[in-house]
Amino acid sequence: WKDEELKFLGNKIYYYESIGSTNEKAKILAVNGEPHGTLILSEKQTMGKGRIGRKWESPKNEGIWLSMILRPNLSPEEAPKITLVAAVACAKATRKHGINCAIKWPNDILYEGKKLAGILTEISAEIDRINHVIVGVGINVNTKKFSVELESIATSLYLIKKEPVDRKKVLIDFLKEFEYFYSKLEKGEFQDVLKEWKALNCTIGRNVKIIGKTKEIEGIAFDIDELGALLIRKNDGSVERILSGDVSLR
Ligand code: BTX
Repeated sequence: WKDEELKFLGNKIYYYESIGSTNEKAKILAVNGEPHGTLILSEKQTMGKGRIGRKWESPKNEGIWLSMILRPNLSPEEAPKITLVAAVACAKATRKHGINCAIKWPNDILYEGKKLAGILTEISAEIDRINHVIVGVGINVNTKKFSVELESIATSLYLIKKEPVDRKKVLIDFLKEFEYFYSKLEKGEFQDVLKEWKALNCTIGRNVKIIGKTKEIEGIAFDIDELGALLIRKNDGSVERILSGDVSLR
């Protein structure tokens, strides 16, 4: 179904009825030399992954479970910018379908506080160069009912719009938006991505608590910097720069 307007995404597509995790498959394919823009799509994931060992529920035919193999010309410390590109693309694509969603730093797409989509970026890099980046995207499209654990924290396009949504359309919209904002990143116009991200986000200006691997930080999220790190002003006035972690909005 490769859309004619797409330049590099989907030049090669691996499609599965069922798979463990599209990100895991993408990693193997990337190591085997599959090119920039290769897509891995599955109707269902039996071991869909979230961050830090968490699970991502990926029921059959209900969502978009997708990974992209990217070989960006960026330094390793710039790689997190790609997560912001994916978040903007995901928010823009779902908004096209009438969903007033927002981005929660760094990788959640929320609708009325519930998770509509998630992004898992995995980077393989040497000290001075990136080998490849896998961007995994899960969008809940036609899920009618979530498991008991997710019911209060997850939502889908179907549950919001109260009608089935064409997954292919959402997928193509996402891929087009991703290419558009990724090209900005390649051209050194990341400021435009940041501007969009800021217009769509629901984290800046909020009191937040960051649960990191080793410590917790509380304060006001007042901005993101040019690499996409979240800047927090703590109660004592000092500023912390956060590159990864879980944010709870207060
Ligand atoms: P995350 O760690 O931010 O979110 C994971 C958490 O989200 C889970 O612990 C659970 O509470 C909740 N959750 C699980 N499944 C769903 C769901 N379907 N909808 C809403 N909330 C859910 C977010 O990680 C990154 C997810 C990336 C998923 C894609 S799918 C294609 C690719 N392959 C793969 O294995 N993962 C990525």
